[in-house]
Amino acid sequence: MIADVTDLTSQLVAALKNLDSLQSKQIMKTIENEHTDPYPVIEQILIQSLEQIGLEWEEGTAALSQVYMSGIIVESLITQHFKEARSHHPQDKKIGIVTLADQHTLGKKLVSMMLFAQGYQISDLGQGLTPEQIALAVSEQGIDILLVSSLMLPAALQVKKIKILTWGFYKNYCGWSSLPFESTLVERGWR
Ligand code: B12
Repeated sequence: MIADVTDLTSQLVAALKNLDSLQSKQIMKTIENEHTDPYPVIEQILIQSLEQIGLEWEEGTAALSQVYMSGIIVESLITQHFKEARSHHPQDKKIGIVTLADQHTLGKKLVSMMLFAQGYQISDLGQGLTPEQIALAVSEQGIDILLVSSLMLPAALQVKKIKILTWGFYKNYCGWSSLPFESTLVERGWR
């Protein structure tokens, strides 16, 4: 019988909170064995687990160290499970990814690895960069498509500045924020 996503999420939350990387790996293996296309399931379970632990931290039932260590374990899970490209996508555009004024790197890592698994080559421009540093990297590295990741509001609001700084020579952005007030960001210039 295929294990239920909610069930697997609870198991992963428990393993992460116990800092049990072996059990976390085992859960990923179960998903890989049971699903022909495991990536969407892995993505869903990793995100839900981290959000759950984040919520427990807000409620005072998890420690910040558990949130932090969960991030470290999840980063290594992502690297291990998305390490092989299934195919090589013919690519004439250079794609770059960056976190804008933000050290939340797991979304960037997951997006990069998923694109890589689909055969795309992605240049990682770095983390916590300012709009000025991003504009410079875009022009120096000849990036055609820029993927911007940002989870914090003050950071997300700076995306408009990247557009202004690169105006005229650069037009392809794909920004993302999983902020709850995302709709107001659109009004404020995000995307
Ligand atoms: C794990 C975590 C951390 C870890 C980060 C570890 C790491 N290496 O990334 C640690 C403990 C270090 C951390 C630190 C902090 N955090 Co924190 N953290 C989280 C938490 C619990 C989970 C975020 C996460 O990694 N999710 C899993 C990843 C895989 O999901 P994701 O990033 O959303 O990415 C997915 C999508 O969004 C999308 N995506 C993401 N990027 C992109 C880009 C493109 C182009 C596309 C197409 C898609 C896409 O695809 C991804 C895969 O599906 C959230 C809570 C939450 N509900 O999100 C808080 C949260 C993001 N953190 C928060 C805060 C405030 C902080 C700190 C300031 C805490 C502090 N007081 O020190 C610091 C700041 C760090 C910094 N300077 O940037 C707040 C942000 C509030 C806000 N919105 O302004 C949140 C929302 C918690 C909260 N409710 O208060 N954090």
